[in-house]
Amino acid sequence: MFSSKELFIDAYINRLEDTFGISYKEADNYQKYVILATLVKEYALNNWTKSKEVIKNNHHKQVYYFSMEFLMGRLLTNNLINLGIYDVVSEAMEDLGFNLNEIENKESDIGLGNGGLGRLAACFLDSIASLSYPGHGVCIRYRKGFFEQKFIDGNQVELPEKWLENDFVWETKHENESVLVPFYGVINTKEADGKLVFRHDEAVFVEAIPYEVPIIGYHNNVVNSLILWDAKPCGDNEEDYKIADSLYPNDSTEEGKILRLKQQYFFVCSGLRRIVNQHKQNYQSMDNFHEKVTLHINDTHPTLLIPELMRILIDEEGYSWDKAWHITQNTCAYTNHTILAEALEKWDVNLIKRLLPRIYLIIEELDKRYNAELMEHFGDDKKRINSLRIINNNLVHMAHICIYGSFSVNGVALLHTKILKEVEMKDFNEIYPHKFNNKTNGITHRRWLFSCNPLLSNFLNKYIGKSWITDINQLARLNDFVSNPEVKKDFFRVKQGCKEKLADFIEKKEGIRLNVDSIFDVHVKRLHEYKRQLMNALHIMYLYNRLREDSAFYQNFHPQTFIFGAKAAGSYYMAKKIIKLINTIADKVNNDETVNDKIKVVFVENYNVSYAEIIIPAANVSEQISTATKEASGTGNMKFMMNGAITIGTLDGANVEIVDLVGMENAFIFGLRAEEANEYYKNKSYNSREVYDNDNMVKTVVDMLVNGFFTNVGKDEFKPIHDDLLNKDYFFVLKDFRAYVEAQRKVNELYKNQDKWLEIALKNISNSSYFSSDRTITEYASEIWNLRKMSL
Ligand code: 26Q
Repeated sequence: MFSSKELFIDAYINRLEDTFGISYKEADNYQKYVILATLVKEYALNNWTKSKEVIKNNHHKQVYYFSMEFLMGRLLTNNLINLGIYDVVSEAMEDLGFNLNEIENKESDIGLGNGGLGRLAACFLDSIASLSYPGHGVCIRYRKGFFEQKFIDGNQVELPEKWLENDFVWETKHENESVLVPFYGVINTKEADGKLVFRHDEAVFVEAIPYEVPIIGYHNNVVNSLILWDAKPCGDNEEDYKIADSLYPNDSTEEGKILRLKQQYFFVCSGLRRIVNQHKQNYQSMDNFHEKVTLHINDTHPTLLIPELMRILIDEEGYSWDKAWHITQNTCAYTNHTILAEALEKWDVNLIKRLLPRIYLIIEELDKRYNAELMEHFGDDKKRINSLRIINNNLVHMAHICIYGSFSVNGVALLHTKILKEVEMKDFNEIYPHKFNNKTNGITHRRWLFSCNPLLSNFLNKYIGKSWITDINQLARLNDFVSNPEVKKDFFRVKQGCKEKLADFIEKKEGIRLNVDSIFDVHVKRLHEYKRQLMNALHIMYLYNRLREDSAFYQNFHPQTFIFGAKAAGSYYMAKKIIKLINTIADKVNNDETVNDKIKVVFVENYNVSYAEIIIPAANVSEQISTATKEASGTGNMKFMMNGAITIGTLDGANVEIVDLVGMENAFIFGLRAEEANEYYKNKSYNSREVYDNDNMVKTVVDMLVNGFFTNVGKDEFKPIHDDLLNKDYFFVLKDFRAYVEAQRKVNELYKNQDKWLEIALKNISNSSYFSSDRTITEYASEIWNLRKMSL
C-alpha cells in the first residue's frame, strides 16, 4: 500500500471515509493522524510477526530492558522514517492538500519518564531494533505520564497529563495474556520429600494486562516490542487500580512510597512471568534461561527481578538454591545512573515483609549468604561489612542486591564509572572487579539529527553523502570541510533556519519574539540544584548590571538569548523557587528597554521530548554546567553537540569525553574538577560565605536576591535561595561563579568572530559520532548481552 503514492492515497482515503463516515475533505487533523498511524502500524504488522518467528526459529538470545521509564515522545514521524515511507506519505499528503507536519503534531507525547534515564531507554530501543538485535522494553502503562507544567505568576503548577484520553493507536492489547500478581498474605511452609515447600496464602491479587507497542528498526524489517503493563483490580479493591495510575516524579517524598514499591513488583512480576512462559514454551526447561535471556535492570527500580527469578526457579521449578542462583546471576545485568546518595534506593524491611512476604524471605537468605562472602573478603571488619550488606539498619539496599545478583554492573560515562569503582562502590569493585564496566551513554541520531533537523541532514547529505544515516562514523568526513568558507556559510544558513523555526514556535506558544541574530544559549534538562540553573540565572543578573552600568560593555556585547526549559518535582521546594526566580528575572529583563535589545530570557512552558526536537537544533550554546561529580553522564550534551552547538560546561559526566573528542579549545570549559570537588566534600572545607565576602562580583548578585531589586515579588521571596547560598551552597555555585562569568565572556566574544565560531561548531558535529546510541548498543550487545543480529 505504501509502494506508490497512488496506492497509498487510495487506501488512505478509503479508510478515512469508512472509519468516520465523512468525506476525506471534512476530516480534521486528528482524524487524519489516527488513520495514518493505524495504516502505518498495520504495515509493520507483518514484519513484527516475522521478527518473532526469526527469534524463535533461530533460538536467538534476547535482552529485556526493564525500566520504570520510557520517555518515547511521538512515534509517527520516526516510524515513517524507519519504514522508509516518509517521502511517499509526505508527497501523498501534499497531493491531498494536507499538511503532514500539522498531522504529526496531533500525536500526544508518550511521556512515560522523568528525564535522562527514561529518554536513554527510548534511544536504546531505537538502536537495538535498528542494529537488528532482538531486544524489548518492559514498563508500566501509566495512565498519566510525566505531569504537564504550567506557569501561574511565574510559579510552576503541575497538571495531570492525560495522554491516553485519545486512543493510543500504536498499542495492541492482549487481554487474554493477563497474569496475576500477588501482594500481602502469609507464607506457610511444609516439608515434602525432605525439601521445604513454600506456599503463599491469603494473597491479594492484581491482574496485569500486557499491551505491546511495535519498535521499528531503520530500513531492516526488524520490529521489536515495548511491553506496557496495565493493572486491573481483581474484585473490588480500588487501591489496585492505582498501581498503573501515574508515573512518579524522581524526587518525591514519603507519600506514596508503598505505591512505588507496588509498581516495582507489579511490572517485575508480570514482565518476568511472560518471559518465563515464553521461554518454557520454546525450550521446555529453565536450565538454559541465562543462555537465552538477559534481564537488564535500568537503575535499581527493577531490582526485585533478582529475588523474583529466584522464587520462580526454587518454588515453581524445584531448583536448589545454588542452581537457581547460578542461573539468576548469569541472567541479570545492572546499570547505575546516579551517585547522588539520596537517590540510592532503600526500602524499609517491614514494608517489604508485609507487601511481598515470599520475596522478603529470599532477600533475607541472600543477605545471609552474601554476608558470608563478605566475611571471606574482609574478615571481621564489621563496620565495612555492615556498609556493604543487603539488609542493614532495617533497610534493604537495592543497589547491593543488584551488585550481588548481576554478572555486569556498569556506569554511564567514563568519569562516572571511575567514581563508582574508586569511591562509591570501591569495596564492591574489590570483591568483583570483573563485574564492573563502563558504557558511555549515547543518543539515537535518527531522532536527534535526521528526524528533528532536516536542514542539517540535507546539508550533510550534500557534503558527505547519505551513508551517515546508517553508519554514523561517516560524520567524521565532515572534518575535511570545516574550514571551507562556502560550507561555513551554508551551515550558518542551516542554523539560522532552525533558529527561525524555534523563534516562530516560541512566539506562538510563549508570546515572546526572539531575535534570531542573538546567541541562542540553551539550558534544558530537569530542574535540580546540582544542574545549577541557578548559576546561569545569577549570571544573567550580573549581565543586567553590567549592561546598565558600563556603556563600553554594552557596546561590545553581542545580543544573547537565554532559553530555559525544565520541570521540577512537585515536592522539590528549592527547584520550584529557582523556576520562580528565572521567571522573575525574565519579566524584569524583557521589559527593561535599557537592556532588552541585548539580553532576553525565556523559560518555555512544559519542556518535553517534542519541544526538545525544536529547541536543540536551534542552539548556539549548550549549557552543561553541573557540579563536577554530580551528573552521571548527561545526554542532552550529546544532542546539542551533534546539532552544532558549542558546549559551555564543567568537566563532569560525558562532558569529559566530549572535550576529549573535540578538543578543549573547541568548548568552553570552566570550574572545579571532580577531584577538587571530592576533596572539599571529604574535608568539609568549603565555605561559601568566604567567597561572598571576598568577591564583589559574587556579593552584588547574591545581595540582589534580597535587596528589593525584584519589585513584583515579596521581599522574602528569594531569601531561601540567598540563605542557602551563604550557609551551604552544597553545589559550589558561588565557588564556580567567577569562572563561569569568564567562560560566558569568551562565548560572547567568540560569537562575534563567525568565521571561527562556525568552524568550531562544525568540528563539534563531525566529532560527535561516538555519541550515537548505535555505538553504545553495539558495546552492550557484544560485551554484556552477548546477542547475535537477526536477519530478516
Ligand atoms: C527513585 C526512588 C523513588 C522514586 C523515584 C526514583 C527515581 C526516579 C528516576 C530516581 C532516579 C530517576 C532518574 C534518574 C536519571 O534520570 N538519571 C540520569 O540518567 C541519565 C542516563 O544515564 C544520565 O545521563 C544523567 O546524568 C542521570 O542524571
